[in-house]
Amino acid sequence: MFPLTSSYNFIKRSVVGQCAFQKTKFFIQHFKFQQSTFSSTNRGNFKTATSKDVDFFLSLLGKSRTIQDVDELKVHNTDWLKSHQGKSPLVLRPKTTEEISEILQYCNKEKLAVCPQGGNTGLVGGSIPIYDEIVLSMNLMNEILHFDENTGVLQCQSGCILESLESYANEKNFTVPVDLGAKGSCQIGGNLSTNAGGLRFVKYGSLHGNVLGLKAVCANGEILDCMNTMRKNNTGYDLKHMFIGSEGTLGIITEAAILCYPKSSQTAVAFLGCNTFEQVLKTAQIVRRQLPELLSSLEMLDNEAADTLRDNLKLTVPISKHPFYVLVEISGSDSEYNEKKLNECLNLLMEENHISDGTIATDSTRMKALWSVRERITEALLHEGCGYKYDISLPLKHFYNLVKVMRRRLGTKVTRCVGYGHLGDGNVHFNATTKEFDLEVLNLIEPFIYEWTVQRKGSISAEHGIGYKKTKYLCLNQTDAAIGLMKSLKRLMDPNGILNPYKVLP
Ligand code: FAD
Ligand code: 2HG
Ligand code: ZN
Repeated sequence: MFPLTSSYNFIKRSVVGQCAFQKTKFFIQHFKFQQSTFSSTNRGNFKTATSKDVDFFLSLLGKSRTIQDVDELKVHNTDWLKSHQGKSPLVLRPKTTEEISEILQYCNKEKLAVCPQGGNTGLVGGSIPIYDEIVLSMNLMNEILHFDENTGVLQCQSGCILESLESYANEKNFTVPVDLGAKGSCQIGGNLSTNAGGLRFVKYGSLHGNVLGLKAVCANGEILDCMNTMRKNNTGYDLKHMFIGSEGTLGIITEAAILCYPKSSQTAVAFLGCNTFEQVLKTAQIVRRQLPELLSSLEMLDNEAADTLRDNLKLTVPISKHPFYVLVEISGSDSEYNEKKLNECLNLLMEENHISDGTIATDSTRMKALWSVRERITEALLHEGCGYKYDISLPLKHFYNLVKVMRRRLGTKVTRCVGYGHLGDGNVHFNATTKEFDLEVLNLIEPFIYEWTVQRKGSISAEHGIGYKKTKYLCLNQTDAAIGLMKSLKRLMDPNGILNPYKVLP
């Protein structure tokens, strides 16, 4: 039996790495711009903001919430990956739904384009202006409005940082149903607008299921109050879903009611080594079957991802070197039961030779250390220079073939080809890197990777969205009729096209 009372390495004790856990707020400064990885578009027929327009916003928000300072603007004009820099001359920082309503009413009348921005951690260029769109920053919309301890329904403004909501919910012995590596910076409004997946999807499912209601402001300034705190509410079309995952193109989400779940008191993380991807699949299958009521995360990374962590962040995996690593998190209320179930599962995996090394942690410091190996890969990749980032859903049998195929195709033209992701959800993150941007590499990857994915009935965007980067490939996953209807809805809800232009729709 493996004692679960503290961290414990089983099978073959190996060098435990320096898993220095770092707060999830990112301050990374040394990347090159890779403008050419973005699709090209022409500026829409929008007005350029004049001093009269600025005066209007100054009168509404005051000087401190109407940003024109060059250095501050730069932060809001640049995406997290440092892959694009917009030219917005103005960032507005409203505090209330009513202020947003006034802003949009004005912008719609004046035909001024607007780019909604949450924590600006998006990875597909959705959150930054492409030209000179006015940035509508949600940073100051960060109030928690209500928490119902009977139902776990948390109502808040959309600019609340995800990690703050989690801490708040934890104080009440609840947990928020979404978690991701960017939790220290991303906002719940950004999570909803991208329909973020993340690390708990395998347990709690999509935000479409966990958001009970929301408030949004439409392009013409009208406030659409779809707030609801009931679990069951079948009263006509469920309009909140129009705003979840539409990446700020149909309205600005200003408030939301999120269903939180009672927090499990006992959690354990197992970090396992596999020699083949077939073993990874078998491990996933057995873990799902053996721990159905306990499983809260099922993630994987390959050795190339581990090498990137080691080389760029000095973060090493806590077990001996393997081609693949699987991270399993279980959560429950009874540590003895957890221990028994996890031990049975790991014994079976070992007996059947699906895993050949592993470590378990139950204390929070070591669990965080194990988690940082998975969560910090994106950050580690940034140090490589130029990244080519793909967020693909695939049937599990094809999950890692994508990485193998791309590795063969790209050969020595790239520095790294890395595969990791949400094994439990069939969502692989394939990343390639070069020192400088290389158009030949990009052309070798796209459209090939998307066509390959679609031929296997996968999705070209599992969780990050379409943003600005993938608009021309939307047609690979959606029919002409579906895109036609999306465009009709966009015209109906935003006839002047002022909300996040150049994003989502081709
Ligand atoms: P932003 O990046 O600011 O905006 C994202 C989109 O939403 C933009 O189109 C923006 O216009 C729109 N938007 C933002 N706020 C609003 C609003 N209130 N109303 C209307 N539109 C709005 N994503 C995942 O799905 N799963 C992961 O596991 C994951 N891990 C990540 C790890 C790291 C290290 C990083 C950097 C990113 C990760 N992401 C992940 C991507 C990103 O964090 C998510 O997409 C997140 O949901 C974005 O939230 P945000 O507040 O930063 O939104
Ligand atoms: C993750 O799961 C994120 O870590 C980011 O979705 C993925 O950087 C990526 O490719
Ligand atoms: Zn992810």
